[in-house]
Amino acid sequence: MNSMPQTHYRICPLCEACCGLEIQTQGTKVISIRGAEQDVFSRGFICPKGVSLKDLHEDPDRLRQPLIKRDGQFVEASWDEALDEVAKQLLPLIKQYGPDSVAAVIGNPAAHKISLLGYFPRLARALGTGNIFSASTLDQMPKQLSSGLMFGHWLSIPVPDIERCDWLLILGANPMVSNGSLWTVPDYRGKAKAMRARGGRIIVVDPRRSETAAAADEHLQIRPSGDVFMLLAMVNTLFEEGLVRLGALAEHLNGLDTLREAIAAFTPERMAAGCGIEAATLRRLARELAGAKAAAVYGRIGTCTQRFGTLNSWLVDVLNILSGNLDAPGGAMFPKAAAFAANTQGKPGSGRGISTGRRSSRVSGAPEVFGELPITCLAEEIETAGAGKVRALICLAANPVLSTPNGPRLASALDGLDFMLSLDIYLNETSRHADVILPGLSPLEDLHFDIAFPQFSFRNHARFSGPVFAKPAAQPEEWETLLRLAAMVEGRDWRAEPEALDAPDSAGLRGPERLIDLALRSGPYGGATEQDLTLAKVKAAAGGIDLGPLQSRIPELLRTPSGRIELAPPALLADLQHVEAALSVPAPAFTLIGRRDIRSGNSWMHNLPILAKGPERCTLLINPLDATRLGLSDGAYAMLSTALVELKVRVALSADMLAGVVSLPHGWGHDLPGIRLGLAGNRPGVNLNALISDGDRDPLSGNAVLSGMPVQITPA
Ligand SMILES: Nc1nc2c(c(=O)[nH]1)N[C@H]1C(S)=C(S)[C@@H](COP(=O)(O)OP(=O)(O)OC[C@H]3O[C@@H](n4cnc5c(=O)[nH]c(N)nc54)[C@H](O)[C@@H]3O)O[C@H]1N2
Ligand SMILES: Nc1nc2c(c(=O)[nH]1)N[C@H]1C(S)=C(S)[C@@H](COP(=O)(O)OP(=O)(O)OC[C@H]3O[C@@H](n4cnc5c(=O)[nH]c(N)nc54)[C@H](O)[C@@H]3O)O[C@H]1N2
Ligand code: SF4
Ligand SMILES: [Mo]
Repeated sequence: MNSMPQTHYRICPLCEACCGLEIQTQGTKVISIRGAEQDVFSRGFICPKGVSLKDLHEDPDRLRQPLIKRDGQFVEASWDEALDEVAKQLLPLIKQYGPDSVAAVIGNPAAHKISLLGYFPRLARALGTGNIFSASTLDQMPKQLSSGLMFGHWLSIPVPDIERCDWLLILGANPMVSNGSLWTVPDYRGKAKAMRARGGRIIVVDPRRSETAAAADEHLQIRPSGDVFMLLAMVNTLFEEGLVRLGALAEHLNGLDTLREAIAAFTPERMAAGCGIEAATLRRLARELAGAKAAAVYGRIGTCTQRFGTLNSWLVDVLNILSGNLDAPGGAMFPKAAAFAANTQGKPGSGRGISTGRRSSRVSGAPEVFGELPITCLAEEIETAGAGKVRALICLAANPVLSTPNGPRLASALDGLDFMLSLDIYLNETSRHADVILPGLSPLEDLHFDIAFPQFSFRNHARFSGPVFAKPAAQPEEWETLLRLAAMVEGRDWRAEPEALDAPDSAGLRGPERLIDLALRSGPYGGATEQDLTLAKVKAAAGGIDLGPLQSRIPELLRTPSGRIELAPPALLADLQHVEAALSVPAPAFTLIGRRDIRSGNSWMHNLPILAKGPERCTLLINPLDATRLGLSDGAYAMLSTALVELKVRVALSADMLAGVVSLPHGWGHDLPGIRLGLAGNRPGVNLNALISDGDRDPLSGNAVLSGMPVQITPA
């Protein structure tokens, strides 16, 4: 430890905020991690998870060596041995049963890693399977579908221009804790505070008085799954009270009259009971939205993981459009990413648009959406005999046993596979089912460039960070592993030198760096002049390059066949027919919703000391009046049950909960045999997804319903 301390700049890969971090190291040790003040985008912001990168790097349970299962026990293996084992087990299955016999699941961390997001498509293409599943159908697929139908591409999603906004309506999101989603906005708290200080107003719609709601001007405690009624009522009010102001968008819209007609019956007075918000309030909100100088409506996961997730996602943008705030400064605007954005490629202003249902899942007939099938169909595809049965699974940075509804069913289905490969950094609830586990690198050994999140950022920027530490010599980068697997499946020589699988370009760049340089040069800020972006320029700029505030992009951004915004896509109007029936469904005695915690990240960060310390986090929040009625006191145990299972959970009383609604976080349940998560096992929590049915989906997007299910509660 006699080397000099060094300072590194590293973009955090742990959530969508993409903060720039300053990491001090000495030799092979991390000395400190703080927010990088010089980062042009995050300007010094950091959360406790960013600091936990040190714990993640040092975690003795993090895998550094491939594992092969021999007689039910995992043993360490060399990379060549492990890949040989994959070839030995996987290739004969593909040969005998065809491409669809292999399924692939790609999980959340892949969205944050160019090594995975940039190279998984190569493996998927090599496999040629129709059985591709991902966390997208547990998350944002409804928003991608509504955006695709309206604007012509799955990733053309508008975000609030918070620095110029003065009225912001947030539904089903808690950016104070999640740090934003489909809205890359580091330091939401600071930006919201600044917005309110300049006279802006923030309204939060959530069944729980969330951290974001508590820091807002107004909180509307909506009934779970009531958003579709609320949003319809607001759209109805804009039409009925003559508040529609289209502004510059007027000439770029299709379907205004069709929409008006379709929405005519959904008056606030009829919708109020469905959402638990008074008609007068719904009308007032619509008027406020229409009257604000610069306003934005933003809905996130709470609005997506519902039966009407796609309708919700659509109606949010309908409100932005009808109030003249879509694509306008201070409203909901479209970022222009420096690289990789489909809406900056091809002919500006029109395109092929999107379609769904190019194929269907074998068992339930669920339509394909954006190249994948609903992940809630995975278990039945493995279990159900017949041609096309899934016999092998490649699981890439995903932990579906904890993250997918009816996780226990999926866990037993995984045991029925002929072969399973996990690319993961832990031996956990899902990878324990694998025959081979191939580990990824520590984030501190990996370079970073975001493909996805600049497309949803509150401000345009280009940033890159190199590895903080050299990777272990024997361990490949994950993109190399993916290329090897692709070569293997294609019958090419996967043992070839990496250079043979991915040749350097004329500048000597390989792998992700080659992709990034090409994407920057051919992107909207690239070109042939001195000022134009290249990877070298982005690398040379300490803290990245600021590309300015969001700019209006319509009609250039549109990729619909009509070259217009489609306000009334037929598939969405058809689904409106089902809203009426949902209105008369009575509320159950107790409804279950989810929650996120600042010191947690989905299912895999509970083994890191800095995040694991402090109070128990996997608790059932319940309104004190409900608790009294049930005879439950703070800290007591309750039995929480659905038709699937009964779980014993610790209760925490919280006046923040709407009466009749209880909340339990997801990603817990680390008490399964065969996992290697020493610290997480001390306080395992329970698996929320054991309670949730895998049979409930938004039929349009295939997204799972994760919120709003009836539960029974009794004292334990
Ligand atoms: N009930 C309920 N369920 C939910 C949600 C909810 O709100 N409620 N939220 C859903 C949402 S939004 C999401 S995105 C999903 C997330 O669910 P998943 O996509 O399953 O993702 P994680 O739970 O984050 O698990 C990530 C896995 O990747 C591994 N990993 C981490 N880093 C790396 C790496 O660099 N390389 C590799 N190869 N592996 C790595 C981890 O060890 C872990 O096994 O959960 C969903 N599930
Ligand atoms: N600390 C932390 N940060 C994370 C994650 C994490 O696990 N922990 N996960 C990351 C991932 S993968 C994602 S996708 C993002 C998600 O980021 P967000 O979308 O901000 O997600 P949540 O924090 O779960 O906030 C969802 C809110 O919706 C509310 N809600 C539940 N049901 C309903 C409903 O029916 N209607 C309405 N209006 N609201 C409802 C919940 O009470 C909750 O407050 O967070 C990311 N960031
Ligand atoms: S907010 Fe997200 S990106 Fe920023 S430090 Fe925390 S986990 Fe990392
Ligand atoms: Mo997510």
